[in-house]
Amino acid sequence: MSQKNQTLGEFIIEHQSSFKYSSGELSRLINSIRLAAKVVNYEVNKAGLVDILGAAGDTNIQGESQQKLDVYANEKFIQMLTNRNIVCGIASEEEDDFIAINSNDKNHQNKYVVLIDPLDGSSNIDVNVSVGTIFSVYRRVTEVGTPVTLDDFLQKGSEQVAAGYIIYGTSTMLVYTTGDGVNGFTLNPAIGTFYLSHPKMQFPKVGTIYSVNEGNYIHFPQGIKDYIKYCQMEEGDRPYTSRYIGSLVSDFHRNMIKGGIYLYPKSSKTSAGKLRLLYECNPMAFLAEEANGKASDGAQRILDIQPSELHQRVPFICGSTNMVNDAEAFIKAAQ
Ligand code: P6P
Repeated sequence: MSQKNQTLGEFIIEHQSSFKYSSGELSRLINSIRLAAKVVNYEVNKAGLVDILGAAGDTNIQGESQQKLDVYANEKFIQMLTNRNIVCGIASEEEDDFIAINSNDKNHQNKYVVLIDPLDGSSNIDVNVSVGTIFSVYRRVTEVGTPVTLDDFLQKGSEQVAAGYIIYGTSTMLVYTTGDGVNGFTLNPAIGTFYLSHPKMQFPKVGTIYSVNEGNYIHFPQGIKDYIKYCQMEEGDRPYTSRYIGSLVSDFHRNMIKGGIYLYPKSSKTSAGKLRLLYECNPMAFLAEEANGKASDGAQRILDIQPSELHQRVPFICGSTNMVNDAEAFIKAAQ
């Protein structure tokens, strides 16, 4: 039974035995993410005070200018995961290729790979709007003790053993699942401890918030346009309220608490949408389903998509089940 005010460390220990692979490694992995979250949180919260804002001058594989905090967060999460000797491979939005850890050490018995978006929503950093870190964890599929291969990362989202995010907002929270529900932990910055503040998080079945960048409206497929007009019509509990923060973690977190739907569909500008399957859509989809919600690309379950590339993008519709079902119905009707 989850007890409010339980610390994250106590929660991990209490629930370790319920995790089917409970060898303690996954617990140590979550603990290393916890430490990285506190380190990154410290920098994010003082970003306005030090010369750490602005582009680092480089661009990532996505062709997006890297903010210095992007680079910092990427380095910290990779460092924490590597130093604790827990994982055998890491993939990151900020790294062109995956990173093999201790690939020449045959005694290396680690069996987990982690995929991260180290600082999602980074375009919001300079305007002091919430940003987040997203992580996804799999067991490797290749032989333990051998170097990881791309196959270890290109697994369907349904194979994830853990996923979660850190939201650096008005308060800093770590929200994650290991397949037994979603639990949220809030950081007490005075003592640097995460406390269980949101046990067993669940999407309300029906929400009244829709979250989409309507600046792209004219580029959307007809079904998406029809659904947005449906959200805006006066009928029943509509019109819905439109909320779009421009930070997936923030929009997702609000919708999971209040009920709602987030859409980043394909468009004439982006034929596969914008969000990355492996380290944005899959972890958020795992969380959504564990929280009684739904996540699809408009036609198929996100967690059933067989990845083909490390940084591939997919259309993403996620949130309260009834709302995602409505959106899918409009897409189907327009075909
Ligand atoms: P747009 C941030 O870059 C991100 O990946 C998500 O966090 C966010 O929801 C989306 O892109 C915002 O994209 O095109 O609406 O600015």
